Amino acid sequence: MEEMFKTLPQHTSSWLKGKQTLYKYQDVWNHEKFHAGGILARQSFKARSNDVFLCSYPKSGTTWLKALAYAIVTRKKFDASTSPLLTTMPHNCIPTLDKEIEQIIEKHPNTSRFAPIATHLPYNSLPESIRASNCKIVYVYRNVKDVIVSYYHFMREIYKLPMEDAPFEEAFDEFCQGFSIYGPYWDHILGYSKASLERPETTLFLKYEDMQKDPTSNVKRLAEFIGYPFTAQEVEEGVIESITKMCSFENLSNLEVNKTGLQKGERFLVPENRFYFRKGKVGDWENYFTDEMIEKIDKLIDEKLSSTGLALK
Ligand code: PAP
Repeated sequence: MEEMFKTLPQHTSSWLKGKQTLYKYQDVWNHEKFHAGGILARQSFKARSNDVFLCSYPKSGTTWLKALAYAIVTRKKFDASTSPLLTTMPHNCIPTLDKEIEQIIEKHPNTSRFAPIATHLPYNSLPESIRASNCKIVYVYRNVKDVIVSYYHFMREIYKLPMEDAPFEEAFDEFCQGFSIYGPYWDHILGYSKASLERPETTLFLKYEDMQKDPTSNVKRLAEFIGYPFTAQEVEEGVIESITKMCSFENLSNLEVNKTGLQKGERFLVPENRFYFRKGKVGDWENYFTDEMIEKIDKLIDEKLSSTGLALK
């Protein structure tokens, strides 16, 4: 596989001071290790009809969605005082297909998978068995400006670059050219958006900003969709609110494991858990974008994604 990567188009990010090189494989930019995980997943992963996939473009609400889905499917076993989420980072509660493919296959060769599986793979890069089956897909998306800011800080932290050494303007320009992991962002959104038209009954789109505005009804929708609806009694007892509170940014970001732990599952980068919990706010982009940047990204999103009808600006 190493030889194959040498033949692919490459891009080394100038704003990350040359520390990151992305490769373009089948129209997707990514680290070679993540491409390799995707290739292995396509070769070896067999989806089952009752599998649930949590899909997202990076920095769009993946960690939050994982926590909520995990809390929903394990709520009969654990409550808000005993949940593994109190001591385990959400990324380690729900596996990621293209990063942990070996463990997923090894752990669940024939037995049923009890919890959802997450992935950042674009729709067209998913294993054929997922696309050909009736597996449920939950896609969380977020407005592009906050995604860019979140991505900027995450990558900068991973490569240990202070803000003064990692110019935001350059990061923004590269993102707009499509150079970002699992990028371009717009192709990712477009792929899942098209798929949702083809398989509407098995795809649920959740919007990060809506989840912030109205967590209760979004958690309810999520639970119903993945086959774990809340009973009337649970609703009355406040189980939805209790899950929402446990999975809130305020709660998760203040847990010791998420303040001090390290991601072990990563194939090569070792992000600290706290990198996944930065601000958790809607609209932080206003602190970074100039008028010129706003104009440029809005135009790009209009051009590329207006057909989706999704509010992404
Ligand atoms: P990933 O794709 O690398 O897993 P992802 O979880 O999708 O990252 O995105 C991280 C963003 O979600 C961060 O946004 P920020 O940089 O703008 O702050 C992070 O703070 C936010 N986030 C993480 N957990 C939660 C949560 N429980 N509620 C709301 N936002 C959250």
